[in-house]
Amino acid sequence: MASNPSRISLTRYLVEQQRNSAHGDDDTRGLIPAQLRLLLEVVARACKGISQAVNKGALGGILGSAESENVQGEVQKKLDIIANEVLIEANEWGGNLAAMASEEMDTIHLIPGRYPQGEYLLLFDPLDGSSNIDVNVSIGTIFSVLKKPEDHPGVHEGDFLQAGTQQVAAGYCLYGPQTTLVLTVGAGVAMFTLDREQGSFVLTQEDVQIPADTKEFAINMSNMRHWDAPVKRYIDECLAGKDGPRGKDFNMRWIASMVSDVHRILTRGGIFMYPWDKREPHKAGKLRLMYEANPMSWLIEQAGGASTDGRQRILDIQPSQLHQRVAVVLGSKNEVERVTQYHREAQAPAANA
Ligand code: P6P
Repeated sequence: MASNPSRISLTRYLVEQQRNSAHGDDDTRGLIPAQLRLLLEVVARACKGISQAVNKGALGGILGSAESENVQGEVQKKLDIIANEVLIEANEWGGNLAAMASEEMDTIHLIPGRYPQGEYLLLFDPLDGSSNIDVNVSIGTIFSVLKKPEDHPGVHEGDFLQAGTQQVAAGYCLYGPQTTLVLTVGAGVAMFTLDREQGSFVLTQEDVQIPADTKEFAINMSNMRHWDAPVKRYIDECLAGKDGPRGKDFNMRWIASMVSDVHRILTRGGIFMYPWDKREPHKAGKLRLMYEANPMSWLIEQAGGASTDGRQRILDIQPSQLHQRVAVVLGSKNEVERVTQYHREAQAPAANA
């Protein structure tokens, strides 16, 4: 069948990103090397495999718990482990990577000596939102790509501890009514929908833009009594609706799957919050910086949104541990800035002190 010129495949999109500099030869924003293009195509193929497994559900005998725990101390689902293995096996032989890191693995996974070593580091949450697997609610894979530092041979965990601004690619694959791959290489955000008949991802949206304002917030309200004052202030004002200080009514969504909530925000705006709370005060937050907050924050910023931990830009955070957690406030720029301002005001010394 003649290719439909309006149907741009992921491969063609990435080749065009690799070839064209949209802003003249001196601007390499979004220009990607062939090795990175090939890596992203492998990740996309792995996500297709995960999508097939997820779609089998009970028929695949792969629902339910794996009777094991991950480094986070969370009970692993069978599909968590399957998704992790799919990503490891797909990515270890291609020569694009020096190592991988996963929410499901305590330490980094080095590329076996029998395979060529590459210049990139791949980090992922293989199946985010896995508490939703058994109830047939959307889940997804989140991934982030860094360059391995070139100042020393070999690779160690410290090579992964780079701020989110150092990412060269980031994205997620959402396993919902459609299987949708969302990606940035630094030249905006593009969305690709899996054409199951062709078995390929087709470009369905590019230059995604998040509205600066919104009437929709996403937070787990059951934690309200544990929140810090600035978060409670913001949510109380949203709940007060048009009779309150915001002068408008708000809607709430909470899917308990970050990939799904972020996808909604990229699609129609909104604010997503998983703030620090008093339940485990020694933890900065619930979500992980390296393979959840950083890739999602870059996508959100590339789409014109903002992302902070309540006080600072998430992408500027210098990580100290591979699995460190962070508070997350991301989405429509003006709302994120309001929440961040409330945190600043709460920290400012009292005017008459
Ligand atoms: P809670 C899923 O486990 C996850 O890591 C994110 O995808 C999601 O936003 C959050 O945790 C849900 O947490 O406490 O509401 O179950």
